[in-house]
Amino acid sequence: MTTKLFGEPVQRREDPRLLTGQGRYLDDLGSGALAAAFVRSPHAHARIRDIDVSGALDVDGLVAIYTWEDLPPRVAEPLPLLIPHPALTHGRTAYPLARDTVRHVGEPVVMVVARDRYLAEDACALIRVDYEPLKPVVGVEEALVGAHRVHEDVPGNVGAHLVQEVPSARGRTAAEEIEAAPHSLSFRLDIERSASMPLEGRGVYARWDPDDRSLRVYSSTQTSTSVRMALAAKLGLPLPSVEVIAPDVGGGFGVKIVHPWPEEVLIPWAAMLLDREIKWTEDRREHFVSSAHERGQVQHVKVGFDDEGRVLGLDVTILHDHGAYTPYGIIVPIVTATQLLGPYKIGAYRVEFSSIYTNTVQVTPYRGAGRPQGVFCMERTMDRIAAYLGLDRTAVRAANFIQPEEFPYDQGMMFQDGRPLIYDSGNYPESLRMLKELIGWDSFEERRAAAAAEGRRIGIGIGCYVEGTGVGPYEGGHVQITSDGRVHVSTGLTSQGQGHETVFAQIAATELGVPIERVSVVTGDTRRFGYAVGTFASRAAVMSGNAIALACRKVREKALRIAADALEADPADLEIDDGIVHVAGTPTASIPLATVAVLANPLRYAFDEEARRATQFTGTAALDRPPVAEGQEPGLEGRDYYSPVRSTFASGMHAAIVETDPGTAEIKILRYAVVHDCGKLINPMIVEGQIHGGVAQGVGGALYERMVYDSHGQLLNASFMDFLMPYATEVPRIETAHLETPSPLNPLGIKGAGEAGVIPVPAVIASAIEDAEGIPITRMPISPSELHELRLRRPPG
Ligand code: MCN
Repeated sequence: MTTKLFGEPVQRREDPRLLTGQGRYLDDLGSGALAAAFVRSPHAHARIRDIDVSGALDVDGLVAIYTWEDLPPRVAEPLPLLIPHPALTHGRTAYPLARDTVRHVGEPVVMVVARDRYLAEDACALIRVDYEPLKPVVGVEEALVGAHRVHEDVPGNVGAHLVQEVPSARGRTAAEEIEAAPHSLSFRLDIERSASMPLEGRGVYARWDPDDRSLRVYSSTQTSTSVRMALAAKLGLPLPSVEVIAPDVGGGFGVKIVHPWPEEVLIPWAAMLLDREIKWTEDRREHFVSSAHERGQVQHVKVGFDDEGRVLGLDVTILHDHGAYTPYGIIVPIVTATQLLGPYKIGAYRVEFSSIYTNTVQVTPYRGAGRPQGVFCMERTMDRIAAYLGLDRTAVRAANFIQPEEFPYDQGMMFQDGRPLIYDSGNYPESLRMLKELIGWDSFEERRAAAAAEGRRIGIGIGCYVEGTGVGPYEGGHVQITSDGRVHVSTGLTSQGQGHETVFAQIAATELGVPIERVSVVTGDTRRFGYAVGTFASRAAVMSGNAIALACRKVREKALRIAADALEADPADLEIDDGIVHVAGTPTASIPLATVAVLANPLRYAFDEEARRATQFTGTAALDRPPVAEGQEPGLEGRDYYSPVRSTFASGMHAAIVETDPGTAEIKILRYAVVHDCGKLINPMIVEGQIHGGVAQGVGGALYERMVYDSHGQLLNASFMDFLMPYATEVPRIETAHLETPSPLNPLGIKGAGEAGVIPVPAVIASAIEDAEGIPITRMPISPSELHELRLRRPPG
């Protein structure tokens, strides 16, 4: 039996549980708990004059009603602004319950606790809030005019303004390079708002133990350790008195990393106060209007280029719609601005963005986190250049690629933390070669002609991207081998469907030489591992993967030392295979890891007859025998942390063939191909699954999903009846090829993969539609009716 499982397409061990309804999600817990519900603002912008709860007081089963005034000082203050930045001169976060003003429809105003959710909702309906409506600000361009303010003290509604400029090698600015370039173009791009939409919404269930003054909180979160730290601080509890557990989580896609959410603080606080178990699970409308959105940007692009399409100067101005609050600072527009350049080496670059408040749901990272917008900008630019020069679109990209021998490559940009953005590795020309072959780029014109002969209109598109993955500061792993030979792995970050139970087991099985069936993995439970950052930014594989590998290496070293002692051999001569330590080349001179675990802990002899037999220990005084060398801790276990010097850059290229109906303008994706490089693959099947899921979300972003606000700040499509998501029928078969350029930055040579699929899709589909139609596509998403309108506006001839 092989134990080298790293790199193998091992089937996901969590799937039988999750696919047969055995998963335990937040709402499966706490069946006897009280229920919470919230009165939320129906206005996009209003002052609260008065709240009258008297009508709700007679509701049978009502337990408590809380407004902002009822909250103790630390709970009442605005939620933390997690990632400050010097450019964020006017950062604002919400109060957990609105204090005196509401700034978007859906903002929580009153919390009700009752015997069950029905009664809590009944009570909510009987509470009267007297609002004085204020003029709402909707849309970034309207907001910039500044006639009305989202926050009274933020002039022009600009929360942040940042400019970064990288001069060309000859010392010219982007404006100078564009001015001097043989050719130049300028255009505008519009990217609409969308949102993560996990199948399971947010949810919290809390219980307080008054005897030992401890709090246990279950949360459908991507970051249980952060929720724990926030609760300890807000509720004035010592950290060890707070446990936060993420049960099975039905998707997160970024929205569940905002910590803490108002509900995540209020439910535990009320549970403590009332000494009762309380639960809240978000409904779909709440998710639409009270969680977070992303994407929305307007971009103005100027580019100067030479006859081969090499970009000499690029100037991008971004208006970023931040909604009502900035709990994550300006991380999203910074990612757009800094990673927009993709795999390209360009002359001079200037990017400027304004982060603008509007009376809409706050903006926080959603899978891809600012990159789909940046890629849309860069790839639309590449296509524009190719069209202008009459060149093949892949040739223009190739002319601009950073070459394999140029790594590490410094783009000259500063990331959020002020550190330079340096690409560690990749091979972009090879990715392009593979992609062209996979999609049949060079023979496409024949295919187009054949389709045209049947009266059909088809086009081919391409999009390239890079993604900084595996961001720090740290993640840890703990590994323990017990006397039954089982391996227990824990790490603090959480899982929302990425397959961590499988990949972390693969890493441990490979590092320790044990069958994977003997490895169990726990994530997202602060009782098992207390220090962690969380699952987002495609970081789990790089961060926890490497931490677990390092912890395994510690345990392995200790196991070999103990085994060497028992076998009277040199540790350097030992190997572990199938859970058995043996002298290399002499399989009979061996000792099972289970036995090594017993030897590592002498007390096992005193309590465990089986352990005595296993080790053939004949002594009587278990307590007086030193089992391991002086200075060694008992137990066959180890803990280690991984902390990277900087992010590692994954990359990829996608291509699609689409068909547009000449009559109805319906858009169909006929083929979709992906070449992806996430360094060494731990599990190619899981990476493909991640890419497929990402592409499906990207198809939504390219063709269907958008948040439609009216001029009053009302979200018009806050349900799955009106917010279009692709079904399986709209998602094409996805052909995938992997290129592995190992990351030199971490021991396992891996880069992240979790967001990769989604990032370039809107750019790719736009490229293909533009190719089919011969009309510039400047919007994401684009619907058949919009395409039809573009056709009508096309100049004749
Ligand atoms: N992997 C691998 N080899 C690599 C890189 C990754 O086998 N070289 C595997 C990993 O071990 C992991 C998966 O691919 O099982 C994704 O790994 P990684 O890129 O580290 O991403 P994370 O695990 O940190 O997941 C976060 C990422 C993000 S940011 C979003 S958003 C997202 C996503 O993952 N949300 C998801 N994928 C999701 N998938 C599901 N089902 N649900 C979500 O909410």
